[in-house]
Amino acid sequence: MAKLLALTVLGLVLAFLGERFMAVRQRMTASHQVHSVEPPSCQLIQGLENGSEDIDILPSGLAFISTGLKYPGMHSFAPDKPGEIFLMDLNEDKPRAWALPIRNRFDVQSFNPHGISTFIDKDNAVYLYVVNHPQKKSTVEIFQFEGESLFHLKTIRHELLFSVNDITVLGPEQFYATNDHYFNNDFLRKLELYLDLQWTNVIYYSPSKVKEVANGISFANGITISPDRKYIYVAAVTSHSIHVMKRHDNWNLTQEKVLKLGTLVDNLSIDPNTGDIWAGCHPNGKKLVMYDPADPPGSEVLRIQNILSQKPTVTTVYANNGSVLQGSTVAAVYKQKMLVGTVFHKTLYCDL
Ligand SMILES: *[C@@H]1O[C@H](CO)[C@@H](O)[C@H](O)[C@H]1NC(C)=O
Ligand SMILES: *[C@@H]1O[C@H](CO)[C@@H](O)[C@H](O)[C@H]1NC(C)=O
Ligand SMILES: *[C@@H]1O[C@H](CO)[C@@H](O)[C@H](O)[C@H]1NC(C)=O
Ligand SMILES: CC(=O)N[C@H]1CO[C@H](CO)[C@@H](O)[C@@H]1O
Repeated sequence: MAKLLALTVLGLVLAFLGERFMAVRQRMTASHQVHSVEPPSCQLIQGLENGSEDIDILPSGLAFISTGLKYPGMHSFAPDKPGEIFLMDLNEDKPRAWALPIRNRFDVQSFNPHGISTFIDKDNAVYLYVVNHPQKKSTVEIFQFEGESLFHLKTIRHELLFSVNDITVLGPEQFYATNDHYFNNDFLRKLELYLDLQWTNVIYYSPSKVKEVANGISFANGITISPDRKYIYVAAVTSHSIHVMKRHDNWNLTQEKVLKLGTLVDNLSIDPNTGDIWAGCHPNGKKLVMYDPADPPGSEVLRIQNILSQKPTVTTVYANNGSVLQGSTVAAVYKQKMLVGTVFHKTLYCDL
């Protein structure tokens, strides 16, 4: 009897795993035809050709760009080169990109920058918060931007910040961050992804309180806050959607809605003037994960207007089959211009 029960349970577990596996395989490798969409004029940015993972633009038009991410399972053209933060001034006619020097005894050799977020304090000092993965760990580095360089102020580590992907800064040393995995062990991380356990979360961090404020997300990735600071948007890569969460006074979040987009949504940015969400997406996940230069992954940028309404408007602003731009992760706008970043490929600048 016990044996029969054990067999039945085993059978059920296997059936469950098999079903999950097939469903997730389908979701991860989901792909659709990429019909080319191109804004009036686009150019590639010189010097940024080995990734431009995340982009954050200040109201003044200065754009910070993290480059050189080494992420398990992702291709890199320059695996031995440390990551860097680049700057562009989008007020220039033909903006250049250059690497920002880092000062104050920061270990630049192990710098592996991921999500970034800027913060301007009441005295107009500019801070850059950077998710970093030195030796595969997760830290949040705080830099002050001054005199065309980054002055390292502080490293934040916390047991709840264990697999951080992206952050959005709320105040001095105060931010929301996404964890994109539940496990730390390489094998369990893969299993978790393939079974789509949807165990990833959002953490609220401040010096006096750190807590989980949302969970049950499948591969929580980009995170950003609405201009009125009432809503938080989280990209869920494997479920092809954006979670819209309401922010409460105690910084807790409650889910308002989930918008399905039918493409692997990666990093998000907000147009501060309109509140529109811009999403860098992967039209074919399989080509991204199994990189083949002869058949590269494409790129796709979506603009989402009125996300809180019954019928948000979703527009494809840019789409390319990989012949120009591969594996777009993020798009950020400034005055009718758009910068599009990628996991490991080039960086595109377009007039809209
Ligand atoms: C990108 O990586 C390639 C291969 O390592 C290297 O030759 C090239 O100089 C890099 N480009 C930049 C702009 O760092
Ligand atoms: C906020 O979240 C915390 C931790 O998740 C929980 O203990 C608390 O009950 C929540 N508060 C409210 C008002 O929802
Ligand atoms: C991608 O598009 C370009 C130009 O539209 C075309 O020449 C090329 O054959 C396409 N490549 C693939 C792999 O579809
Ligand atoms: C900051 C951020 O969300 N980065 C993500 C952008 O996309 C790449 C590719 O999937 C992810 O690896 C990053 O985590």
